[in-house]
Amino acid sequence: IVKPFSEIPGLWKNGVANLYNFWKLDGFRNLHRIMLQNFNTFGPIYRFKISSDSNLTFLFRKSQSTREKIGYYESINIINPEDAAILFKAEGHYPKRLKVEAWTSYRDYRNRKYGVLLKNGEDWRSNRVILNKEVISPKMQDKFVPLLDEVSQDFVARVNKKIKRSGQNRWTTDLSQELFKYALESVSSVLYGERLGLMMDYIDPEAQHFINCITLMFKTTSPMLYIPPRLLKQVGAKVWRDHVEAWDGIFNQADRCIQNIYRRLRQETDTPHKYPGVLASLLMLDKLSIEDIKASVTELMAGGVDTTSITLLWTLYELARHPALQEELRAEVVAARAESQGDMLEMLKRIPLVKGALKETLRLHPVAVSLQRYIAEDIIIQNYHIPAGTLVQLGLYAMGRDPKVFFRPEQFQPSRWLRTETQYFRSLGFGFGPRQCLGRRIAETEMQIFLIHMLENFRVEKQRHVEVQSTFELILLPDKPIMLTLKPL
Ligand code: HEM
Ligand code: 2DC
Repeated sequence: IVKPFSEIPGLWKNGVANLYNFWKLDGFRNLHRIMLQNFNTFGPIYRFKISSDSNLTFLFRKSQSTREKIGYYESINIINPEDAAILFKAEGHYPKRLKVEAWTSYRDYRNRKYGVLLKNGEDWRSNRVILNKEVISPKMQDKFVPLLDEVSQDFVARVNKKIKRSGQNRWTTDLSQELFKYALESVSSVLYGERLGLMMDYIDPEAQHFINCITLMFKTTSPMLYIPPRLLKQVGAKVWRDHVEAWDGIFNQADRCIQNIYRRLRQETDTPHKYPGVLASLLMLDKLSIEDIKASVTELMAGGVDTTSITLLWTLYELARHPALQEELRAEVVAARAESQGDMLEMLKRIPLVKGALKETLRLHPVAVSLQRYIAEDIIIQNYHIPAGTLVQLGLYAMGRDPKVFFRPEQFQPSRWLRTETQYFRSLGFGFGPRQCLGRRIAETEMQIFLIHMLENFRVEKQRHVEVQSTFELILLPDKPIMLTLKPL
């Protein structure tokens, strides 16, 4: 017999107490661990709500008069792959994620259009269909490979230079800043068909500013998941002002890049011989308005930096912790190189273990703590009835570490992904279905090519025994710097 929605266990009766507890546990930075703990307490399904209309007035006396209904963010949380399958089957024709109000508020405030990330309904679908062809179709992936290969080769040259300069035949460093530059250079070369020059010693300060703005944008978003941005705006809170400044920096830099290409395209008369990049292709295709193109290209540029770079940093960290595994991956890459005579497209088909390593990284260190959908129809999960319209979240971080889902989850084991039973609704780092990550193919190709070149050229070692954990700043990040040593082979 199916149990009613109201009987789902969890923390939802007292929004005020939950917010207070959340605060006490430094919940803004610990969301992933709090979700894990809730699954341990309540089981594979729970209902969670951390604020209500009344509780925020004690934090914002000034806006007490407004007394608006806030009813902030209540969700049903699930953890099992089988339940994830039910969730995604009910996502409907226009899949909708949790609305990140900080991001929509900024666009409303500055009168900017939403891109594919923030659009919903038919507007989202019509834009997404066109973007899919230019960004995520397998045909396009082939065009990205030479561009991304070139950036990776420049990265290797840069590391070699650093090693030489050190005079110690090695380079020990926190690679995150280098990886941010690598990721921005990669995504820009695909979007604009040209290089920014970030693999050089002196880089454009505007590009560095763009990188800093993205980090600040993510960091300032997370508190605004729980405190409505319009309240923060009303009281002139610093977090809102910083958030606006961060997006302003992001949009200004993207506007400059887009203007460049746009101007060039209007001057050129004949069609280009080489692949001109995503932006120029979209402009020539002439199916989306310029404003829609600008909005989505800006989101792609901003979405393409911290995500892939942090995932690569975690992968290098895991390879440094597992030297024997690193050698195994290196052997695979060397053999793939020989078999494909250096043809990168062919090589990418011969590196299952490297691909497994990236899946393994996203299992243990996902970029997104959760996937969410407002379900389009009633469903039954764990024998509870859940009505259409409910926000259902799949705890991606929790699932990746659940021993009922993954055998010995604490072990970094790329080979587990070579078995088919590991795959069913378990490899969800990029989301699922028509609303999955639009940058997925770019990200995967970029990360695979990076690892190929790094494994071919350097041994990665870890300095001391330091356990690094995740911290939540909208995306999950390492909670301390990861120091790695790169040695030439
Ligand atoms: C959406 C993960 C890299 C652009 C998403 C989603 C996830 C995700 C989980 C939500 C999917 C869903 O709700 O089903 C990742 C990971 C990355 C990565 C793990 C790298 C390791 C990138 C890159 C770009 C990008 C490189 C841009 C080039 C986007 C965009 C969306 C999105 C535009 C929104 C798509 C839509 O709403 O239609 N990503 N991402 N991401 N990502 Fe990524
Ligand atoms: C954060 O509770 C935790 O790919 C919230 O490239 C629920 C939530 C909603 C949307 C998720 C977000 C979480 C994490 C970061 C994601 C985002 C959707 C897209 C975004 C997963 C899980 C990301 C990083 C995009 C960012 C693009 C950009 C222009 C900012």
